[in-house]
Amino acid sequence: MPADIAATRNSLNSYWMPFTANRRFKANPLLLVEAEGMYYRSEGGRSILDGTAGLWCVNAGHGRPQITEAVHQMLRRLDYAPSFQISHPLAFQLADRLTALLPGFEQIFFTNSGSESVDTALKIAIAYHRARGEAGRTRLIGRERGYHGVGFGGTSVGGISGNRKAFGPMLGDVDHLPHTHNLAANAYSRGEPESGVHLADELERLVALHDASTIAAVIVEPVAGSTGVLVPPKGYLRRLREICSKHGILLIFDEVITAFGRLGAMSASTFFDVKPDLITMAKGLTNGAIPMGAVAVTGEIYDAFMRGDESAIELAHGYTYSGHPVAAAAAIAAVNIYQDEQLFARAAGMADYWADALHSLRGRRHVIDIRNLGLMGAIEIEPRQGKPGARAFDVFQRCFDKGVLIRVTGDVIALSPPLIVEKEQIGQICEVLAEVLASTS
Ligand code: PXG
Repeated sequence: MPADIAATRNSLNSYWMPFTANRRFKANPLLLVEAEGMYYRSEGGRSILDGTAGLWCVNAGHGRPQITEAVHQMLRRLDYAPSFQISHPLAFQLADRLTALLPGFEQIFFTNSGSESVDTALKIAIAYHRARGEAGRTRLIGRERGYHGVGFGGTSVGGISGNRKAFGPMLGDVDHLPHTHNLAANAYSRGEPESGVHLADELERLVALHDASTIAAVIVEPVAGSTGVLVPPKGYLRRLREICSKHGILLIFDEVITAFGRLGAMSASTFFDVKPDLITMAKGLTNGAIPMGAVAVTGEIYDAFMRGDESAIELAHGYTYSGHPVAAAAAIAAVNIYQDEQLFARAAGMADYWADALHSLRGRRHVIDIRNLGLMGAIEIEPRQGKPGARAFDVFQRCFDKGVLIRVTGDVIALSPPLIVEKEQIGQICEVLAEVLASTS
């Protein structure tokens, strides 16, 4: 065992790990030490097929030399440039590249993560209404089972009780739409489920309750990722769009997972042909290589701020590392790869094969639902009596032992391979899952 890995094994105590059962992990650590293409290498030297693109972010596969080279060169040329009142060329170039990929969006605000993108979008939404003279529109509407990162804004509009309950009252002016998950009506839907468009009408109920003049924005993940790949019912997003437009409410798509090809298109907005007013992104933006997030807004939103005194700061918001040169270099290289290799179209072309492979697991032990869209997938399994999540965690551990990385959330197995995945690798993921499900109690 190399000395650095041995040293890590001997000192697991200082690192407080995020969203992890620290004591369980430290009793049985899983350490990855290298990655290339579709595979990780574990500390024991085993090859692990990446069924999750890291955490939904390594869309072009691991270790892409173009990104490494771009980062390397940028670090040597310009390690950092201040982001307030001064900038550097790559931030502008990247913003141009992104708006070209997102028809109808004209400006990009840079952040460092999905959580920051979400809080940025929520703040822009509230400030936009104020800039237009509707300062009363401060309420934010999220959705049950939504995940929007871990800032106070994102946690407040998020709909996961376990993520909220320890942290006090959150933002005050928040309400939630019902989630769209309905096993009784929609189990084993291929792609978008048939039933549930009426759940978007719940927004009318919230508007009637609070009055539109108090509501700034609705934020949803087009496909809820973290809570188990909840695919929106047919027509649902379009209906939400219509109701938002009718009442002057901004619609935010949180595309931290769905942007950059996960559904076989640049964005879920393109995929569903429903245009929100703001789009949050992160993850695939740099192929996971360097932290970076972004918020795309329409020209109408930007223009609402560009009035009055030209020497005044229009939006009192931003980060030391907004548009960081090294992150921007990584993002431009990632976007080049996505375009040169046509990876979004590749994902679209693989989506049917992916759906067939996943749905072939129907009828296996414990399985109660299978969901898919683009190159996202989920297998929901029956929880063990009184022990939610325990069976799925066992499945995760056993898949890892058999050389396949999956992700589990509650009793849902979530899958999101890099967009470069080959058919044989999809086959391997499903074979290992079938074996593991059969042998797990
Ligand atoms: N919005 C959405 C829709 C996300 O999926 C965030 C915001 C926050 O991004 P940051 O970069 O601040 O973590 C996310 C993050 C999982 C998993 O396995 C999902 C995320 C992060 C970690 C794990 O479901 N999504």
